Amino acid sequence: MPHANTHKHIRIHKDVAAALAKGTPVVALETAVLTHGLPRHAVPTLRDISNVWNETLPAHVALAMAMEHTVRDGGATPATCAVIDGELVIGLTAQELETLAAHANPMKLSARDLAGAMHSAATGGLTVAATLSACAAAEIRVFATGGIGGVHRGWNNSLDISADLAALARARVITVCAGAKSILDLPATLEALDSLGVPVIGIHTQHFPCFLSPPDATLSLTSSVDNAADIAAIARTHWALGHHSGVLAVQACPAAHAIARDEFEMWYDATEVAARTQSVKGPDVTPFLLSHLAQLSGGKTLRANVALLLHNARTAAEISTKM
Ligand code: PSU
Ligand code: MN
Repeated sequence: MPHANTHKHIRIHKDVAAALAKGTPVVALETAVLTHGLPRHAVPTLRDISNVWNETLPAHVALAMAMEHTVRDGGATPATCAVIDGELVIGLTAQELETLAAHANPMKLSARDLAGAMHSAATGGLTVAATLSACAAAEIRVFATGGIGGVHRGWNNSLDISADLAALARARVITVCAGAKSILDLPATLEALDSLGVPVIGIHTQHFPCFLSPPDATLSLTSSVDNAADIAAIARTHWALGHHSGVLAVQACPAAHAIARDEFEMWYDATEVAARTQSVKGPDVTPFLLSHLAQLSGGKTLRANVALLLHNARTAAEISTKM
């Protein structure tokens, strides 16, 4: 089978390729959060969120740069993934990151969209599902995101189940996240992960984290560790057993920024009504809900989202150094 970097439309950054060849730590990062998850303007209230946050930059660029910075500080090489002019780039340069961030109308690319987008010279950000495809192509084993997609509320009326779940079931990658986005049906999402055979391991939590809100005490996990390094050991065992699925490592949003569940639900209800009134559908649902929530909450959901993203990048770097 030809290796990924021999495909004419796949390019691995030389630093990422060198790290992979030497077997030093690499952490993959997604870009749908940049193109479709965060505001494209500077957000001064995020000034104090982290010492690696550049407040003068638009929030989506500041986030991508802060994620990479955090991964490097943790001793790993970041590989931010996107499709630029039809090329699947694994490890964007600073210039490519700028190009993607400044693009007037970038696509939101899931796993199913990749080949078509590469064929038509498109540019877009990669969802969790598509980033897992990139990880598989380059044999990257650790990936950090915010909250994965999952089973949407009202799935019995409209079968909206994120392709992230199927992707987690077929790539040998550890995905570090704060559970699934709380805009979803979380019990159904956890059941789906169970059906797909994806181990869900809590780090410092016995319960499934609710993205921006504290973990849900009604959603127990069967496995939990209190040391990030243990995740690497569990994944090695999982793969030694011959399993081809990923491992989902979940940790709570940092407490200082987490949003009480009842407060979140209040904003969610209003957001859901707006989405229904405006007939938002398919891949547009998640970006619509996230931006509407940020508006309604006066930026509180955005702050929690950024805090947990950086927290996950830090943990992913730590895990990657133990692989
Ligand atoms: N996590 C965040 N913000 C985001 C996303 C995740 O904190 O914007 C993105 C991820 O790229 C994820 C996608 O894969 O939302 C899920 O979209 P959908 O529900 O349409 O599959
Ligand atoms: Mn969807």
